[in-house]
Amino acid sequence: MSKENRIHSAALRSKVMSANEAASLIQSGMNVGMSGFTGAGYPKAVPSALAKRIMDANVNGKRFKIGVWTGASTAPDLDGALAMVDGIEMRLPYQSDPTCRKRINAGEMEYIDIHLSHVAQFVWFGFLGKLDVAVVEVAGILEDGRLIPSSSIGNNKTWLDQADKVILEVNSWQSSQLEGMHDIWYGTQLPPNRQPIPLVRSSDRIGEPYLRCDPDKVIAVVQTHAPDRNSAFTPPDESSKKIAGHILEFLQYEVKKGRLPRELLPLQSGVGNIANAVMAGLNEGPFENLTAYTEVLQDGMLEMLKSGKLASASATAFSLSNEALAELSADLGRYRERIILRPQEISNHPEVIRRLGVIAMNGMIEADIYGNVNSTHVMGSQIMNGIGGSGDFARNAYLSIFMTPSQAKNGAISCIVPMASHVDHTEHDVQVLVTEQGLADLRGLSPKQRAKAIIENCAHPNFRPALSDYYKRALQFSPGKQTPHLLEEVFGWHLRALRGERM
Ligand code: 0RQ
Repeated sequence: MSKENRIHSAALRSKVMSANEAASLIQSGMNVGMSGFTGAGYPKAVPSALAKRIMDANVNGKRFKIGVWTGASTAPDLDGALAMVDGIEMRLPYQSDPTCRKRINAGEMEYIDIHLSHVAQFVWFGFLGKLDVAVVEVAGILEDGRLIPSSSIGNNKTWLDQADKVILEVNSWQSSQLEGMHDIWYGTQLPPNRQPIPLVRSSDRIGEPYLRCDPDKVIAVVQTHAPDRNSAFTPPDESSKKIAGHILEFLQYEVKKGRLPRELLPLQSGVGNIANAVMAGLNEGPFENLTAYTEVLQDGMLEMLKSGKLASASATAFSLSNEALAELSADLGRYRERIILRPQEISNHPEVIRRLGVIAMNGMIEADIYGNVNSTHVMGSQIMNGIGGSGDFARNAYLSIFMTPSQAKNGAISCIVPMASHVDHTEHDVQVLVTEQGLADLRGLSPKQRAKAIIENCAHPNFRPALSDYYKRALQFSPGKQTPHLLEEVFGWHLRALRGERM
């Protein structure tokens, strides 16, 4: 399809301009809501043009910074380009960009790490201040001005509704066959008038396939033809395969015990090597007719849709390798029947996650011996990415599983520690911990019982003696015996790891 016939509204076609012209409409100090989620559906041209404008302002000694709000992580040509020129004053709600991370950890950029389901409602509540401009990628514009969403939805509905002004990027690289895959629910109300979300099966469609946008708010339409940031697929390593094996065995046991149906319950899985390994394991495993109610649809789930093991998948974004994208594009018409992309406030909604009984599987940086999980901060102070959707799912899931290799940095650091250096998911939201060493089922266990299970089943043998020794002494000398701790020692553990000393 040529670039021109993606814009069927005459009114909006009259607003077509270059990315540089569109970027010149954004002023320093503005809050800008950009589309984009895990490298899918982010604007490809305006952010780079804006970065250049910021660089020119810097050269002339002028301070030019904006607030950047997104769905989740984006790409080097959005986060990277703007962070490189020090153009971001405040970033929210999630990032995974190396340049952003460096600036945040150097104290040069403010960052608010927010549960992804909270973002839209916080904007509607007015908690985050005014949204000045939305820059949203779409796959096309209908004659009546409605928008065909792109490869992610994220917070686009809210950005389009809440921003004073809208810049649209119409990306002809995105398949026109995406049309019809999305489900945008316009029933959201503010308290005290909220109504139940009418979604009772993960495959339910409750809304409409298009985004609405007041054409009078649109100040620019930019045409692009550029790919998403598709990440290379790395085949599961040995550790990930072992973690996947433990999870599969556990799920089979739960079915046998009658605590899970044979087709399990809707799956949520984080992104990355372990998540792909779990999906690969499920693809070869005994379960049939599975469903997914998740945030991101990655290679592993696409494989399962292809094999038929996965009947349907609901998410807010794709995060695919180039190979998986080619597979999807070749047969999009067929996949479209079984894939639904929703706004992230719905894909991650606590009410829906609780109702559906989702099985949540997320990565972590470290867990402590009582089951508190740190997903975000290395050594308690340096941000890695952010909490993303892990909290939305973990707190409300039927089963909340966290997984990690037992050691990091070539065995220098234990991912099981006496006391987590930062806590994103408290012991109350964590039911199962898994490393390549084994699985600790924490359901129905007291803190002291949990400590034993976690040390014995999840810690690496190199660190197990030090953790057992800590626990035994804590039990003896801690002033309280409910969750025994030796506070003067817990920081020493992290400091020794920081200095690279063996435990
Ligand atoms: O660092 O890249 O410098 O080597 O952390 O670790 O083992 O590659 O694992 O990619 O699965 O990421 C928690 C960050 C795990 C991720 C986290 C270092 C390690 C490496 C990455 P290097 P791995 P993963 C839905 C769910 C929050 C968001 C979320 C995450 C780097 O899963 O961001 O769950 N989760 N979203 O070396 C020091 C430790 C460490 C450590 C790991 N104990 N100490 N460094 N690392 N453990 C999806 C979305 O919301 C979009």
